[in-house]
Formats: sequence, structure tokens, C-alpha cells
Amino acid sequence: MMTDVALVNPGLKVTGPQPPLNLGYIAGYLERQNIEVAIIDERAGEKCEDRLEKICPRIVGVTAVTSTVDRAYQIGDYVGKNLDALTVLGGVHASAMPKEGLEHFDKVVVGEGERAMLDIAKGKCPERIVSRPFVKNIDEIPPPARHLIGMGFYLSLEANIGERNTSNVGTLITSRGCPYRCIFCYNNWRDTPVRYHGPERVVEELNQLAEVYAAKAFYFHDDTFTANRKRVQKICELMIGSGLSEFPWSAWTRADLVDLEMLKTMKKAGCAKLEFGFESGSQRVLDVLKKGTTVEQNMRAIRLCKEAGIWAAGAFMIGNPSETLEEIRTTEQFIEESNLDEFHVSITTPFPGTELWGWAKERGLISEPVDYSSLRIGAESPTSSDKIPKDVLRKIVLRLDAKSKLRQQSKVGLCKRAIKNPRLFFEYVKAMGSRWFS
Ligand code: B12
Repeated sequence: MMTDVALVNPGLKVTGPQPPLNLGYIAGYLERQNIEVAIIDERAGEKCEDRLEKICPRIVGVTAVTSTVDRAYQIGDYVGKNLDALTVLGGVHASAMPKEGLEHFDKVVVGEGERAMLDIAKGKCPERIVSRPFVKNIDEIPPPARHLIGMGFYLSLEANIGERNTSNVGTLITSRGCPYRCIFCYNNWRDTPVRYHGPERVVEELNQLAEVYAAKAFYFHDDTFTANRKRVQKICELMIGSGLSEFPWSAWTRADLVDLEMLKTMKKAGCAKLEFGFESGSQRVLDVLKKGTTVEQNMRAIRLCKEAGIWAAGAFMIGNPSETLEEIRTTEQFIEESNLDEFHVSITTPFPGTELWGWAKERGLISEPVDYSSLRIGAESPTSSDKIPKDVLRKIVLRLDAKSKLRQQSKVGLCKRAIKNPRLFFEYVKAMGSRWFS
């Protein structure tokens, strides 16, 4: 049967790629309606144009985050010129910049994609900018169609699940949305209530990952995994009862959404690592970012993780609006005094659709035309600092990155890294050296 819909995951080089669960969800939803779907994944090394030429789909859908949208536009232009197929763009960047997407695609889907893509596939969608009501009970959406994704490629990649790096890490998403409104964050579920998969459904998907894909560990990619305390308790009880607690797992959450009893239950259920967006050691900066947490809560969350025996990891951002060098030092101090097992510091980057993007634009911090591929960690991305030059921020990030590696790795690991990348190692030493002089 001729492939009806081809869904493309663009972007050749991406750090820490994960299986495109977003396309997997849409594919699973269409397949349930007997629509023939294929997923073409450039991340897993597939040649998009070649595959499209071979399967000649009726519809080509492409997903895009800001750092991969340039490539998505190229694919839209290519199909528009060379193939007789309807082109559809979706994903976080498409929802933030729909009009721009119409310059390269026939249709742009804003927000949740399952219902929108089904209507497009059924020809029930005359409009070019498409948005459909969100699915209230997300258990109605079948699990992602992982049989259409190159799972072998993704499971061969290493990920850090606490003490050690491991491969065969199964990733899943068990909720959609986040009740908080940080100014640097924009995703497709900002305007929908937080919706959860039921504990039984979550365990069903974990069993699928373990039995069908031989996953040896799990990574929950929810924005805030512990937002619903009762649900987490139930998921953990089911994991303990079914032996899934043998598998180490990691998740993201917030400092104000953990307590000791819950952490101890999560530890029993196999939780090896928890990642927090701590962002800053300065309360004033946390308030500017509208994070809604306190410095005390952040320090308490780390303490409780240690007490429960869970590896605590934290993400911090410097170069925030109106932030001073002194306030960046308080972040460094927070990291020093905290017993964090792992931390990452990046320069705050404004992304389309965020409050920060508007703020940075007003202050001329984003020059047109924007090079979207630069909007990711470590690249030449625009900053959100109206006070501190970028090269000063970058030096601080390098120095703190060196510290993070030192804290995370044994001396042996560091020597191995030095041999593998002497230039970076020299940067570290220089950055560490500058510590004493600045
Ligand atoms: C997993 C994840 C990662 C993983 C893996 C990314 C990957 N796919 O390989 C890792 C850790 C590597 C990562 C890295 C980064 N990430 Co990230 N990541 C996420 C996270 C937590 C989940 C993504 C996901 O699977 N969501 C679940 C799916 C189901 O949601 P969805 O993608 O929105 O899909 C739905 C709709 O958008 C729509 N849809 C999506 N695609 C399509 C296509 C078509 C044709 C249609 C019709 C509909 C449609 O339908 C889908 C189902 O309803 C999101 C947060 C979030 N809540 O989305 C951040 C997020 C996507 N990441 C973000 C960022 C900024 C990054 C980084 C750039 C960070 C950095 N500064 O370096 C890097 C770079 C990654 C890159 N791709 O280049 C931002 C993107 C913002 C933007 N404007 O691009 C997000 C939204 C976080 C945030 N809130 O700011 N990330």
C-alpha cells in the first residue's frame, strides 16, 4: 500500500538525540485510523530526500524546534519543488512562528498535532494555519509508534543515569504541560491544563520498552515529572510490584515539587537521578525569571535527594536580564555550597514564543535575520544579558563547566578526556587558572 503520510525528523548533527516521540505519537494516532505512515529520521542518519523519492507520500509532515528549523524549511522547499505532496510543518518552533512557516510549507500546525494531522490526512482542513482542540484524556492517544523509529540507533547511545553512563535507555513522556510560567520557556502545552497518562498506562509503556526494545534504564522527559504527587506514588508502587524497579531511571522536576517520603518511594522504585532547573543562586534573579521557587527550596531539594540516595543534578543559567556579575557569583557560591552530584551552566538563550524573546528583541539583543541553528547550548547564540558582555559570560561558563566535569568525574576520567580533546582540556586549565586572578 502506498505510504500516505511521511513524517520527517530533521537535523543531521544534534547532541544527545532522543527518539522523535512527537512524530511517534502522531504516527500511532494515524495508524489507528488505518492510515499508512512512515517516519524518516535524519537524526538516525537517514537521507530524507532519497527516502521521499522512493515512497512518494501524499503528505509530508516535518517537525521543528528552533535549532533544527532551518533544515526543516529546506525540506519544505525541496518537496514543494520536486514532489507532488502536501507539506505540513509542526512542532514547538512552528507554533511560535506559524506565518514564517508558511513561506516554506502548505500548512502549519499550531499546538498539539494528533487531531490536526488526522483532519489534514482526511482532507477535512481547508485552512493553512491549523489548530485543533487538545485531547483532554491523553490515555486516548496510543503510545508512540516506536516500530516506525530507528530505536536501535537511539538505544545504542549512552546517557547519564546517575552514577554511570549507560546505553539502552528507553525514553518516554507521561504528561503534557507544566503549570509554571518561566520567562525563558515556551512549549506547545503552555496554554493547556497539565494532562497526565494514568499510572497503568505508564507502566504498560515501561514494559513495552523493557520487553520489546530491551531497555535497561528509563528516562522520563516530562517537563515536571512529580507535578502530581499521588500519581507518582502510584506509578512507583506499580513499578515496585512488577519488578520494573530493577531498572534505574531519571526524570526532570522542580525543587518545590519534592519531599522526603516521595523521594524515598521513588528511590525504591529505581529512581537513580533527578534533574532540577535551579537556574540561579540569587532570589532576585529567580523572581526576574518568574521561576516561582526560592533559593532555600533549591538547597533543600538537593539535601533531600542526598538523604534518599538519589543522584542530584542541576541546570543553571547565567546572563539573565538585569543580572550582575555579583549575582552570578552567588550562583557559583550556591553550586560550591551545594552537594550537587552534577551541574550544568549555560548562557540564557532567548527562544521564539517566550517572554524573554520579546524582552531581548526590544533591547536589540536579537539581530535579524536570526540564525536559528545558533539557538542552542554552546553555540554563538544571542544572549539575554543587557549588562555583561558575551565573552565574559562564556569564560565563566567554561570555568564552571570544568568544575562540573571535575566534580562528576574521577581524575582518570579527566585524563581520558584530556587525551581525547587536548584543546578543550587546555581551555579548562586556563579557565581554572583565571579563577584565581578574576
Ligand atoms: C526531550 C527534549 C530534548 C532532548 C531531545 C531532543 C530531541 N528530540 O532529540 C534533548 C535533551 C537532547 C534536548 C535538547 C535541547 N532542547 Co529540548 N526538549 C525536550 C523536551 C523536554 C521534550 C520534547 C518532546 O519530545 N516533547 C513531546 C512531544 C510530544 O511534544 P512536541 O514536540 O511539542 O510535539 C507535539 C506538537 O508540537 C506537535 N508536533 C510536533 N512535531 C510535529 C510535526 C507535524 C508535522 C505536526 C503536524 C505536528 C507536530 O504534535 C506533537 C504531539 O502533540 C521539550 C519540552 C516539551 N515539553 O516539549 C524540550 C524542548 C523541545 N527543548 C528545547 C530546547 C531549547 C533544547 C535545546 C536547544 C537546549 C539548548 N539550549 O541547547 C537542546 C538542543 C536540541 C536540538 N534538538 O537541537 C525547547 C525548544 C524551544 C524552541 N523554540 O526550540 C523545549 C520546548 C524546552 C522549552 N520549554 O524551552 N531536548
